[in-house]
Amino acid sequence: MKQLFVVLLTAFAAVAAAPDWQRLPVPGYWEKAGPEALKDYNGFAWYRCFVEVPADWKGRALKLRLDAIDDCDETFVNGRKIGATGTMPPDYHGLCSTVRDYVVPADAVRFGAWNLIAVRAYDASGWGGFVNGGQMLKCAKGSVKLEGMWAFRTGDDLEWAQWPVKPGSKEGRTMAEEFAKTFDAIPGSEGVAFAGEAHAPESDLTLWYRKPAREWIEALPVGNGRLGAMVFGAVHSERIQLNEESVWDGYERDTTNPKALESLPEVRRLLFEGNNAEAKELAARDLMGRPMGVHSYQSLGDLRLRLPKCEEVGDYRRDLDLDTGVASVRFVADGVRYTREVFASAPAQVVVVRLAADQPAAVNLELTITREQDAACASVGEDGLALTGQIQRRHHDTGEVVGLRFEALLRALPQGGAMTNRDGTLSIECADEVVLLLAAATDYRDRGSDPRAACAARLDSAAQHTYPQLRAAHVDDHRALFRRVALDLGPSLHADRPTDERLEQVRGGASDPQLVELYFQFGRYLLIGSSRPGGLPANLQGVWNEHMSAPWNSDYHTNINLQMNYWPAEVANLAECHLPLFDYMDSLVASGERTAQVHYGARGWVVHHLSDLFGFTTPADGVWGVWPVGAAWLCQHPYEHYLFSRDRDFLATRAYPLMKGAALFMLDFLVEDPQGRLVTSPSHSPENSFRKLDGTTSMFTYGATMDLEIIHDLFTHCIDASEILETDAGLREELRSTLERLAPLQISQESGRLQEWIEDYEEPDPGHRHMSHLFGLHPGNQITLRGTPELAAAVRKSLEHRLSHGGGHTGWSRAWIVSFWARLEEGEKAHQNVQALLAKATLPNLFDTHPPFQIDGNFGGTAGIAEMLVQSHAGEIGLLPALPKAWPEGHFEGLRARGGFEIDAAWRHGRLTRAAVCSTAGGTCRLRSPNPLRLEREAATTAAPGNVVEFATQAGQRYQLYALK
Ligand code: FUC
Repeated sequence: MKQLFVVLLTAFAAVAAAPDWQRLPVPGYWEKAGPEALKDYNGFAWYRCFVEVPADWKGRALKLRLDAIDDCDETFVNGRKIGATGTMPPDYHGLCSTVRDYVVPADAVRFGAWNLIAVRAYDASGWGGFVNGGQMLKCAKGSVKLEGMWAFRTGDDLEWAQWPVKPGSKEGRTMAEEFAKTFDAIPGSEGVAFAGEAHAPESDLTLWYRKPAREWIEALPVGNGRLGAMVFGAVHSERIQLNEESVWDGYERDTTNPKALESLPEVRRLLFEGNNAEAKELAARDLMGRPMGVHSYQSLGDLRLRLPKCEEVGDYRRDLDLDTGVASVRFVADGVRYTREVFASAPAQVVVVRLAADQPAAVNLELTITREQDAACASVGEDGLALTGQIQRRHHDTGEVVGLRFEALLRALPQGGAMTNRDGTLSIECADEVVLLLAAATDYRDRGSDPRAACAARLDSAAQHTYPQLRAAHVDDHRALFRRVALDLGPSLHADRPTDERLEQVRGGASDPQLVELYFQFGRYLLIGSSRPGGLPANLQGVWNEHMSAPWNSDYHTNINLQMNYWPAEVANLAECHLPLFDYMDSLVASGERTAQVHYGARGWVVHHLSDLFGFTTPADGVWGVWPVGAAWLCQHPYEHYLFSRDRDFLATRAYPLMKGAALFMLDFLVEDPQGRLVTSPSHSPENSFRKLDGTTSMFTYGATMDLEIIHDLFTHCIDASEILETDAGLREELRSTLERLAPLQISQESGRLQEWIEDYEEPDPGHRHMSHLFGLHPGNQITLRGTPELAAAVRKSLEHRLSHGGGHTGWSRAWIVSFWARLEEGEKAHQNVQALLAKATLPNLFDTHPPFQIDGNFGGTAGIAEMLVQSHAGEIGLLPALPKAWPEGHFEGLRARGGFEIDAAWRHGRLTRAAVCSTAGGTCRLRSPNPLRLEREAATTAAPGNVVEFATQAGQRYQLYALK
């Protein structure tokens, strides 16, 4: 009844509002952009525009990007419906912030001619129409921008999807051409003209742009480990997309499959006998988790600001200063200089937004918080807004809603002016300045609790402080981590250009060492922003995700991605940021033990290739998810944390218990193959397939090389740890004797490459993105250039083979290659891949793209760049092991090395000139440098000069080394 009422009412309003076609800007809400009559209009409205599609796009399907439409739409091209998002009345369900990315089939397009795009939109309440900019029609050949003055009318008639006259006729052409004359009346987005050129920011460590972000992948991230925000910087309609780390769909449940253990021996038998297909069938039936997957990490919502309209802005700049962790927007409009600052404070646990102007009473805005589903925004008191919701996930048995409750609570603190607050929209007029504080929480850690209380407490305490105090506390806290590492890779020609232009130049083949520095530090910035002690680890997108159902659920993938996220943590001097990973591993142990028992009859704990916030540890996705070495690989991390810090207590209480549990699982899981070697079974080389002699292909096998390398890594670490801790002598012996019986790494007699599988299979996809069998080179250290030269040579061949077949096509894959070449001490090759990472796998906001956005490549890239400058995996510290010609001079400070050392180094003309070692734990330091060094200790030279210098250190002492002439 209510719905009918809405429809009738809006139908009436349609007649009253605007009966005929008029021009309205896209993007823009019709209430704001249109005449007075549209100010309160709710109901159906149509947008249309004509667009000429180039003839040489012929035969291609096109992508039509409309970005978000408030509330729902159906979209037509030349009368053919090509997409719809949300549903229309009477079964109305709006989706106001979902990006509309529609595919236009080639046979709906008129190539080399005019096309009519018609959007039937419906809005039930609030603002209606196009939310953000970025409208375009595109294909691999190019793109046509669709921002501009579209034809618009209220009401509803499906005839409006059609050409009013024959499209191919003279009349049709004239109609479209007439339309086009005024279509482009709006330069840039939002109908704003951009004049003047803003100066480059003072700090080199700044990402900056001269236009607002039109898409999420152009927006700039801030984060405090727990909260994330993406700042778009639009002039009229700022969108600050919000995240809270625990807004995950799903709930805790036992996903083990009681049939698994019974079928395991048969699966193994079939694999040993070479019946891979049958084994796969049985595994698909009995070995998978139930259900075999997780749900998505979700966006919390969007803070939407409506700001005064203006036609032209001058000196526009938006930027992100990595050194302060503050995102800013500044421009001049109608003689007033406006500034916005946004940061996510870790000390105050709030996102802070400040809007200011250089003239009094000039700040006007309307704000609300939106979310696509499961939530509503309400006004709270005079100065607050609350987005309150619960993920509508139902329990599989009881049917009860068991999804997490969440809350985003905002408080506005204007100086001067007037404030009104009604129905979830807060308006502020004529303020001198406005500060917004936003807290967010879920009931993840305290199920059933009210997250509003936690938010209110944080707001109350943050509101005790002035803006300058909040900002200063945030900057101090951020810098305490960020400033630990300095990197200078030499000057760049393009240093004063906006970041997107520099990226373009690199795409064109330019070298820009300073952009590499920025990228390196951005990776550190992102880790600080998405992984802080006490919180959750960085997921596939760190903490930044705009989707309800994200790519790969934005989950924790453990067959490369989660580990790669933490590769820079130790070397790039952010060891605290590593801690959330260990807490998270602890949280998986109970479920991992259950899975170990139920699926494998084994002791210890196991994790397969992905997980979530609710303890998922069983095989997921498909049979390739039967990959029981996730926990074993993860255990490399707490041990590395020990190696870098020499924190014996951490080793005893945190690292070793995790490692031992993973090792116990492996001891029970390993079986003898028909040749008497100990192998994993079942097994996969992540997501890659092989061809057998009979011509069939499979992924499912036993004893994949990566498993053997991971087990080698884990067992050797456990042996070392148990010696250091003087514990578990019996287990140590068992691990040693098991290692001796483990199937060895094999070099193909035919190709000289390191075999990826236990047999020398042919690879149907030789350029596969995973290079799992090279784990022993990196991140493992079973294979080293000087220690195992034959294996290193075989790895090099494998790497070259992968690359010559197009390997490295995802962001993370490219980043990993940088580290492989660095460990092979091939500076030029490592650098080529750094360049390719920037050119091919980096979005305008410097986020890594798989595609789509996935943060692992950022972290892997940062780790790879560090690996080119300092290494410490082979029992010595290697200085500048892979320095490329493109960085002839530079220096770094504060990179860390295993053994408890902090390293500084400087070089000129490609030669190391000086270095310093700060010992944090004492012990012997062995240093290898590209040219001979001399050690100076308290002004006395003591060590023999050479490329390898070894000296005893004392904790807290600093040791200087200089190049010998
Ligand atoms: C692994 C990779 C994919 C992707 C996914 C999140 O499974 O194979 O490329 O990165 O994780």
